[in-house]
Amino acid sequence: MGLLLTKLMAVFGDKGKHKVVIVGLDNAGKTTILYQLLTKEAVHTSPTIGSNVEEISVRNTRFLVWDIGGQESLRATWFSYYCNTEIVILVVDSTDRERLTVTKDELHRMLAHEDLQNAAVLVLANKQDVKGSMTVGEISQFLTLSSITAHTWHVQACCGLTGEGLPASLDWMKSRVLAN
Ligand code: G3D
Repeated sequence: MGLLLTKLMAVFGDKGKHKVVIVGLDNAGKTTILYQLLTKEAVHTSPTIGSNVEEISVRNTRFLVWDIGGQESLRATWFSYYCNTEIVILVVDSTDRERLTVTKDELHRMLAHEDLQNAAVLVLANKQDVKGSMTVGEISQFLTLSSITAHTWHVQACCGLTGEGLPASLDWMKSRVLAN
């Protein structure tokens, strides 16, 4: 269903709405963050089109946010959501040092895809409330973000449980789409 909708929207477009995809490994906090964005920092203005897409509105700027499953079996389908994407949000579990290599590989593979050539990247270093979690600096270094020159990117510390860091993320997203 999600794939069909993506294809239809790629064909017919969705005027005035900026397409965003949320990616990240399973358990990173994607769904928690999307829920926070819907209920706290933005007005939820329309019913969901499918179980994995929500519309959020930030002071007259509207985003259609696709929450893509992060399990290994689903990662191979991520590319089918890329068409017309303006912003990719990569959610990182800052406590999960072991799987950061997998995240790094997925990030760089994703950015090489032709449908994302114009997309900006927002890396959310989630679970900052957990003691001993990796800092934004450590995550940036590990993901080699400074090597990304073909895309505008930004890394933001956040906590999906409290919403801390998410208003700043929305401000950055808004500034990106308005800059285009
Ligand atoms: P996913 O959609 O990326 O798979 P979820 O991830 O949003 O389902 O979150 C996975 C687990 O991480 C959830 O815990 C959720 O409550 C927790 N989580 C999300 N964000 C944070 C955060 O900022 N801090 C902490 N401490 N936990 C967070 P459960 O126990 O429900 O599996």
